[in-house]
Amino acid sequence: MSGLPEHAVPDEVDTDDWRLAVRGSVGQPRTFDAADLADLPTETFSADFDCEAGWVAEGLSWRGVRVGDLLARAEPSPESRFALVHAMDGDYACAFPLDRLESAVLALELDGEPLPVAHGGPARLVPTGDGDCWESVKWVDAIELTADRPDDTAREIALGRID
Ligand SMILES: Nc1nc2c(c(=O)[nH]1)N[C@H]1C(S)=C(S)[C@@H](COP(=O)(O)O)O[C@H]1N2
Ligand SMILES: [Mo]
Repeated sequence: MSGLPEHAVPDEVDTDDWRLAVRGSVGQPRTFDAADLADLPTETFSADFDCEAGWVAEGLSWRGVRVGDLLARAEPSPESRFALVHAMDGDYACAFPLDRLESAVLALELDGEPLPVAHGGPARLVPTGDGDCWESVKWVDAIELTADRPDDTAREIALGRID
């Protein structure tokens, strides 16, 4: 298996009719379902994952679509500079500078299998390069583009779980 610890899946996470919305400061708001994403080009890469709480999962193989490809289809407005990535577990959301988010991958597979719900399936954000564990947003259901840096919750929620 992946080596990622399995955390509990919150009750709000219901993946039956999963869709991803791209909205906010865009010319053409879009929603993608799993079949739409399956038609897009994918990338595969390996990375270690380490959590601030002190554990590491080595050599994970992710496969998914480049977030920049998805966002382009929604025609980002010239003033958009940031994005808030929303998840299905309540208020969990993480802010990114848009250029950094564009280079991230929205992972749909882990180690050659459809991404399990236990690890954020159907879709989990996997930022490339260095980043914090809470930026790997599980159960992504919306990406909201903004002109100014939005307030987010992910860091506080994640750090609040560490004693
Ligand atoms: N939606 C959402 N994504 C999340 C979190 C969360 O609570 N909700 N926790 C983050 C943190 S702090 C870690 S370490 C990883 C844990 O991933 P895992 O459950 O697959 O081990 O998910 C990240 N993504
Ligand atoms: Mo974490």
